[in-house]
Amino acid sequence: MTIAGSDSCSGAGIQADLKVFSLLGVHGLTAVSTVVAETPLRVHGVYPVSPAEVQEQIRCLLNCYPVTAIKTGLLGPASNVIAVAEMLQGCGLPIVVDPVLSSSSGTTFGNDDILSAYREHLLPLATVLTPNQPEAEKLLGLRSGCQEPADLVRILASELNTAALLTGGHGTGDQAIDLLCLEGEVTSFTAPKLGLASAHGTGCTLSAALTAHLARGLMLAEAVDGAKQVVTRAIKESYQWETDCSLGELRALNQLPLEILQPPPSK
Ligand code: PXL
Repeated sequence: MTIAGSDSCSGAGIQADLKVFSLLGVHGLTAVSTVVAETPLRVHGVYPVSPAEVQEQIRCLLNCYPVTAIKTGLLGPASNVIAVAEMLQGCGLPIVVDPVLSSSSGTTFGNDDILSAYREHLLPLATVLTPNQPEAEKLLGLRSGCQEPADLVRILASELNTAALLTGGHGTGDQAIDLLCLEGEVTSFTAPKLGLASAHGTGCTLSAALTAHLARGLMLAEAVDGAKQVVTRAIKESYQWETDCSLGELRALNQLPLEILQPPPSK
């Protein structure tokens, strides 16, 4: 099950999660937390679903389906983070928390109270967190760049008493290095950067693939390894498209991971 936002252009959010779930052969269930009107370069509007509505979606799914793993993505305001935590308390399932705080195009979702809601309510329930560097720093209240990635992931995991996967795909360098801290040990997972760094939805793709692998019973380190391969493949196979995005600009973008399952029609 994914509890996340709807990305109208389908590169990220619930839509990306479902595509990854299908690719990995698991049936995806969804609880929509926020509706985002979005094109890859721009968030046009953010419309949260109410906490009660989010809870009702989760409740009926947990009651009716043999759910085997859960991920959370963009949740919306702090009240939604708390509402989701209330529903997941005691569920006994692997929970992957992708603490989405902003869009790839730079729009910040939510206020500072979202950070305390995450810290106090949802992060304590997580099996593994999958923040990028800015998200990890914000969750810890640290200045940007003040810790090396390996120290950052160690601090995050020990302060929150959970496993943490710090994603590094947006950093500089020619390798995308993700660092997993599990029981105090840091392991790195490396893949070549494919020169398509503008890819939208890589974080959602990674956390969805990790959730699907955990749902199928893989151990965390194996699940991370498999999830990273899915992201690499998604970027490789992504469709480079050109559009005016209704702004009169001609841009080349790549959209994830639609093209894994639906190759674009040839012109
Ligand atoms: O990639 C972050 C993200 C996550 N979830 C939703 C989004 C976005 C991004 O822009 O719209 C729903």
